[in-house]
Amino acid sequence: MGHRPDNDSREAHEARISELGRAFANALFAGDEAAAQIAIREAMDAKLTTAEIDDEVIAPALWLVGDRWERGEISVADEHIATEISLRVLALQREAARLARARRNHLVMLAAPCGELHVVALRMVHNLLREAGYDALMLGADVPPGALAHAAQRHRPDVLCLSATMAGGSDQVLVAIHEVQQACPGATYIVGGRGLTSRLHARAGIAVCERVSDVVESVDALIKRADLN
Ligand code: B12
Repeated sequence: MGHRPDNDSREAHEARISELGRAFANALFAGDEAAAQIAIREAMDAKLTTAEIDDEVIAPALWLVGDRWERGEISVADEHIATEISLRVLALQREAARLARARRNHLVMLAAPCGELHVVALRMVHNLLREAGYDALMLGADVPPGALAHAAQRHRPDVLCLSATMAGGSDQVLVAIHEVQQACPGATYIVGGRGLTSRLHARAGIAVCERVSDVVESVDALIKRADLN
């Protein structure tokens, strides 16, 4: 009899936790803080909760450290290094939680400009931003510049993401940006899509992304720069 998919995904999740636990423990024994941080960042990326990381990755690794110290296999200094690395990793967890909370106070609006019906990439961007903690408002396909400006005036986004796939998309994006700039001067922009040409290049307040996976970092950077101004 085969496994139920639920069991399979639970087993895969547990296997991933064990793997990360081993990587973290090895990093502690090697006194390698960078490797320990990578294991914890990977655990966060794998959507382990803080409680799971604490109980199933960090604590068991420290128990192992204690066992080996008791058996005289590692020194007191090794134990202190392992503890110090673990404490720094807890700070990393706090910082990630703080960043997600800070992102909640910022709105990103998403739209495909006039005539543009391709929105798969934009939906991916929407998911990624929400997952990272941003408040994100999707307007969808084929949004005329006037309607976009009106929505921007109403919702006051920090960042507007626009996507252009069709040839001539750069012009539509530039028109959309121009309209929104009048209605919502504080907004910044992220543009992407294969319809973009060199007419639309990155400049102050406008970032160009080739891949959806770059979007969270780009939004972080635009918001940070706006906060500094
Ligand atoms: C699905 C699809 C459709 C669907 C769209 C459904 C929907 N709800 O989105 C439908 C059926 C509606 C459609 C319609 C048409 N389509 Co169409 N379509 C496609 C197809 C097969 C896939 C597009 C897609 O979703 N790709 C997957 C996404 C994830 O990738 P991506 O868009 O390339 O985005 C990547 C980057 O550019 C970037 N990115 C893109 N946008 C953004 C935005 C931000 C903020 C960021 C950070 C990143 C980012 O991230 C992604 C990778 O990480 C492509 C084939 C192709 N080669 O792309 C044709 C294609 C895009 N379509 C094409 C055409 C011609 C049409 C039609 C004119 C067909 C017709 N005669 O009716 C119409 C008109 C569309 C219009 N006016 O917009 C052409 C476009 C040619 C061109 N550049 O001019 C393509 C290339 C097909 C082809 N080989 O001819 N289409």
